[in-house]
Amino acid sequence: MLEGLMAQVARIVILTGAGISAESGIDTFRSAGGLWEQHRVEDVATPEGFARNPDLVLNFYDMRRAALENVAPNPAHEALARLEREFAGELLLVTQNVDDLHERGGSRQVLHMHGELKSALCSACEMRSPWHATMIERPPCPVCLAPTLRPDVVWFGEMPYEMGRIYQALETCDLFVSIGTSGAVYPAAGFVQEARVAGARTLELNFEPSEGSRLFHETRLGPASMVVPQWVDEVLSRAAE
Ligand code: BJW
Repeated sequence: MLEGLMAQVARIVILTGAGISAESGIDTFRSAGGLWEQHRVEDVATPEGFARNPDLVLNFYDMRRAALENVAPNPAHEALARLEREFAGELLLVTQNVDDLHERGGSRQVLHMHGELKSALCSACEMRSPWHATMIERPPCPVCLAPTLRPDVVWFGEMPYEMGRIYQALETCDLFVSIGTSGAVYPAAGFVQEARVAGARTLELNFEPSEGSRLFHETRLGPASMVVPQWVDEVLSRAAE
């Protein structure tokens, strides 16, 4: 359905979710056996949960940060990095993921709207600093020295990062592509409607249809490591015609 349009595509916004990193060995949230079956979301992904039991939350994120050392980007991450290098138009890659697999796959410009595991946020001075160690021991903030660091991730009830830039790009894009996200969490789940209002074509790439699948002009089903490289090949070959 996107066929006749691809050659004219000049501005693409891509949204990725946990599904793009699943084949690298990172658990998704809502799939069978996913993170929300192992932990209560209210306990580990809300400011209230952190206030109730900071050790539990710091440990949850310390473990996930450490686990990043044992995973590697897959062909889907690498294909999006190739698209960034070779696509002549404008591309904005927005990820809900807190892992660093897009960067390790070669992408240079990535908006982490839900924050990053390898970043710390100081609850006292609000500085964000690169962070690779654990936080359970309450290390001092590198800026204000208070022992008030938390994972620099966006929990329920908090405002995601870079919303102004994302909405601006959605308002002017020709094509919006959603990859490996369940469409269960807002505001990201609403991006497809924003893009449609702006007149963009919309494409979903997912293992199974997401909650908002009917909102997309086209859905292609399959593992990200297959469908993403295929789609990138298509975009780049049409652009070269
Ligand atoms: C594959 C695959 C393979 C598997 N290949 N695919 C009522 C109505 C509407 C909204 C609300 C409401 N009540 C409250 C809200 C707002 C709330 C919200 O959305 N709640 C919902 C539960 C309803 N949202 C918020 O609070 C957000 N803030 C906010 O709204 O601020 C106000 C605001 C106002 C106006 C503008 C802007 C903002 C904050 C949300 C924060 C979410 N945080 C988390 C944790 C981050 C840190 C961490 O990682 O621990 O973000 S929750 C979790 O869900 C994480 C993810 O980024 C996010 C989305 O999950 P994702 O990526 O979609 O993963 P899954 O597991 O759900 O899906 C995996 C997908 O992969 C599936 O589709 C599979 O099929 C697929 N897949 N293998 C391809 N091999």
